[in-house]
Amino acid sequence: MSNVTITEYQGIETSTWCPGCGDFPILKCIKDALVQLNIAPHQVIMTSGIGCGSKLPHYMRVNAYNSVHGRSLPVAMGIKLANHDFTVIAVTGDGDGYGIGGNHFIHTCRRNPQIVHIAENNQVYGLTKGQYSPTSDYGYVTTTSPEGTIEVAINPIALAITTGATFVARTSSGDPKHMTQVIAKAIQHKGYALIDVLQPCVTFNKKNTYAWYKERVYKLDDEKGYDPHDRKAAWARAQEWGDRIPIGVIYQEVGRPTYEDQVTVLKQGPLVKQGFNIGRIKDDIELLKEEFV
Ligand SMILES: Cc1ncc(C[n+]2csc(CCOP(=O)(O)OP(=O)(O)O)c2C)c(N)n1
Ligand SMILES: [Mg+2]
Repeated sequence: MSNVTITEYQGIETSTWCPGCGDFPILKCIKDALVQLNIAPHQVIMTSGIGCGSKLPHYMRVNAYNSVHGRSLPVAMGIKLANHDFTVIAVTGDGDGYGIGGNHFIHTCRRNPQIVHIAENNQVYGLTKGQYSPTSDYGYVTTTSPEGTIEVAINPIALAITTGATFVARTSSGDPKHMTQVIAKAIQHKGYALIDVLQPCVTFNKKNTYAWYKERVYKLDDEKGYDPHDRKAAWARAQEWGDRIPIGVIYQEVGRPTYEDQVTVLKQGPLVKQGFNIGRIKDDIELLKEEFV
């Protein structure tokens, strides 16, 4: 039985999102998943970068660090290393997480810290009024690509699998029930968990709409015999885009140690609880002086 209630997560700021924005269901589903798992706001910290999607933590009552553009994941990593007792949830947009923050994305996949990464993927730069993003489909017309973008879109699912992520999922703002289930699974996963959310931008992306996604998505849970622990099968599903788009847990590897599990000093508990070892620091300074001064 859960004691935590949704009202505990109720924020006080008024949202600047457009009516119908696909970010609203994401906000609701994150709260619902945390309540389902009986995780209280003081046990959670969220990070974000810059963009419409990155405003999400502003609209919840939760610990949060709104970083600069593209830096949601490294900040989340720092927080995890300082206090791995926290449930750490990093949110990014597609531009934020896969474009300017793309390098951090790749290396977080390799490192496997227990961080949930929710990528609000609307396939466009929403906040800056509709330029193409790293996930915009080839040929997508915007103010900065009047003849259609000539860049091939990033496939975040395939990229995450190939760079070592241990939990890779996709869900949709059009299916909040599904999204809550996926977020709850991601929070329970021991390791880095990517959730790419198909999140319509109702103002600037007139192509990838709720209807466009609805026509194409299908649930992996309904696919008989699909095993997300089978990397080859996951890789094949990761290639699907266009007419058929799979949603659900696409890949999961169980048992790989997290980054923080392997850092010796963290075995004694979270750094923030270990106190400040002044004596040792003094010794270190003396040793450095001996060596260099
Ligand atoms: C270093 C830097 N470069 C560029 C910008 C301008 N900028 C702000 S948000 C943004 C793109 C946001 O797109 P996305 O991450 O997809 O988020 P969305 O608004 O679509 O949710 C850009 C380019 C910035 N704030 N900082
Ligand atoms: Mg975007």
